[in-house]
Amino acid sequence: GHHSPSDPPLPCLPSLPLLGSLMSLRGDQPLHLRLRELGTRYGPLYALYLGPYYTVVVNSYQHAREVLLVRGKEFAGRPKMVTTELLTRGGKDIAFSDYTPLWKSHRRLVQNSFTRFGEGTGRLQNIVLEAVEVLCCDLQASRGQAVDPGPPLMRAVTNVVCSLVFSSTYQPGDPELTSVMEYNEGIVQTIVNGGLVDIYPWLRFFPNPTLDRLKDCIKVRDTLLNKKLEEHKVSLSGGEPRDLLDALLEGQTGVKQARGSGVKGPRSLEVEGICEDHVLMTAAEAFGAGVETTSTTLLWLLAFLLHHPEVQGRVQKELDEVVGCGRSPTVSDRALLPYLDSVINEVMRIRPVSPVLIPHIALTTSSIGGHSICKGTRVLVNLWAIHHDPEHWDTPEDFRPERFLDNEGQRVTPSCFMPFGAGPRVCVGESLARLELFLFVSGLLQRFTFSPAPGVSLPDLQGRLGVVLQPLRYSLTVTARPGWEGEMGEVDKGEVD
Ligand code: HEM
Ligand code: PLO
Repeated sequence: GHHSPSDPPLPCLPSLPLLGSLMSLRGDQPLHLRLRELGTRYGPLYALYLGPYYTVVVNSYQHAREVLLVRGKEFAGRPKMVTTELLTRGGKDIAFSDYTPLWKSHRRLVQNSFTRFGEGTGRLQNIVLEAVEVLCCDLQASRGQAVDPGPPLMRAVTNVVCSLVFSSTYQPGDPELTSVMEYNEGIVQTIVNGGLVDIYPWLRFFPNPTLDRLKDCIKVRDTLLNKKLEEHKVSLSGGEPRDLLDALLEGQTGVKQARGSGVKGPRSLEVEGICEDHVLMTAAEAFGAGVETTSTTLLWLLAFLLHHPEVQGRVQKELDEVVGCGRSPTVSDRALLPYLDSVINEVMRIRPVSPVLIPHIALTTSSIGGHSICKGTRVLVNLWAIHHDPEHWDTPEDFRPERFLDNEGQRVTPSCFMPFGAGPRVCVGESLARLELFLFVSGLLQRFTFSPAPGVSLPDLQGRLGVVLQPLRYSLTVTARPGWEGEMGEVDKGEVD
């Protein structure tokens, strides 16, 4: 950074004490669109006050690269927010915890646990293929009637995460599954990304029904998690971990010391290490992140396919040529399915589930675009603006998967495409998510054609910004493709281990 005190100050939106720049943010537009529009008036890099907090908004790839990659460590902090502090027991998770040495080793443990039995082993693939199978039966049961794909997709991805995290699988209608889906929905509705409670910390001192509901959902979540944890502690054998919870329990550092001495040690022993709270919060987070992001991406994908039947047809043609209909697609087919990958990428470009990422915070005095940035400044990276920037994408508003392919039909990935973020805070679930998306999309499109429900308008493509950017509810009809009209469930999955 070659910045000097004579830097031109960043343009800053007008603001009032306590309310911050609320006047400029008011309106019906979701935050990511409003922040981009303000960029046309204030320039690509500007500041505003979110409540009392000075916040810099980054709308261009060049500046995002500085924040996430070039000076990634300097901007790797996270602000404390009222809702996420409650959700994570004061930052004992990965996503909302500040950048500390403990966080680093915790994040490394989580990444290792993911690799140990997700990627690399066939286990994760089998879990996902099983869920795809059940989902297909669910959809088949609609028998050509209009269905809302949301609930069956949500059940399917919840089942994947439950197997992965606790080795539980549920039949439809299982009360535990229902309670998981309910508390999750409650948390999603009450942790609005950049919601009022997080912007105005003093709001927590007033009666606040949203915060009360969040607390209730957290209670339900904690009861379930504690039950799973106790079961796992009893059955943990010290051999290969069966699931993420096993792997995390083995990786704990905070309690191990105490265990070695034969008695449960004083709390002070656990303070510096990864303790039971970290294990619980990580399991909860893998769970929440795994469910919300994947189901939302799949819902966007189906919505875009309804608008673009020619794209759906081309994916199916590719699948027919590469996989046929005698077996389910597996990861080993992926290399030969570039068009399918380009469709998934285009969905994540045009509707990123996390359009302003999670807020970052400057850990030291640093700089962006030659402007110096003080320690403690919050930074919002507007991924939406980057993914829709006409400087980097032609006709960015159009859904065109071919932009991710070259003339020979081989994959190309522009560096300004970053649906998972980048740098020290990049998504830890990226490869898990990519595997899941691939298996779900290929499995569904091999067997079914999705079309608009007759007499119902096409899905709205604007979406609503909550904790993630979600499409509004819609319905569609599911038709089995030739060769798949019979009963499901008798497919030869082949050997995948
Ligand atoms: C963080 C995207 C799936 C776990 C993030 C971030 C993004 C993202 C944009 C924030 C990066 C930043 O703040 O700079 C996605 C997308 C997904 C997906 C698009 C799927 C389509 C998953 C899954 C998991 C997961 C399946 C776990 C099972 C996390 C965690 C973080 C994170 C723990 C926090 C990382 C940190 O703060 O260090 N993800 N994610 N994500 N994601 Fe994902
Ligand atoms: C979703 C609701 C869950 O009950 C709790 C939860 C945990 C992790 C969050 C996730 C929610 C929403 C999506 C988030 C994820 C961490 C990373 C991911 C914010 C709140 C993204 C897309 O950034």
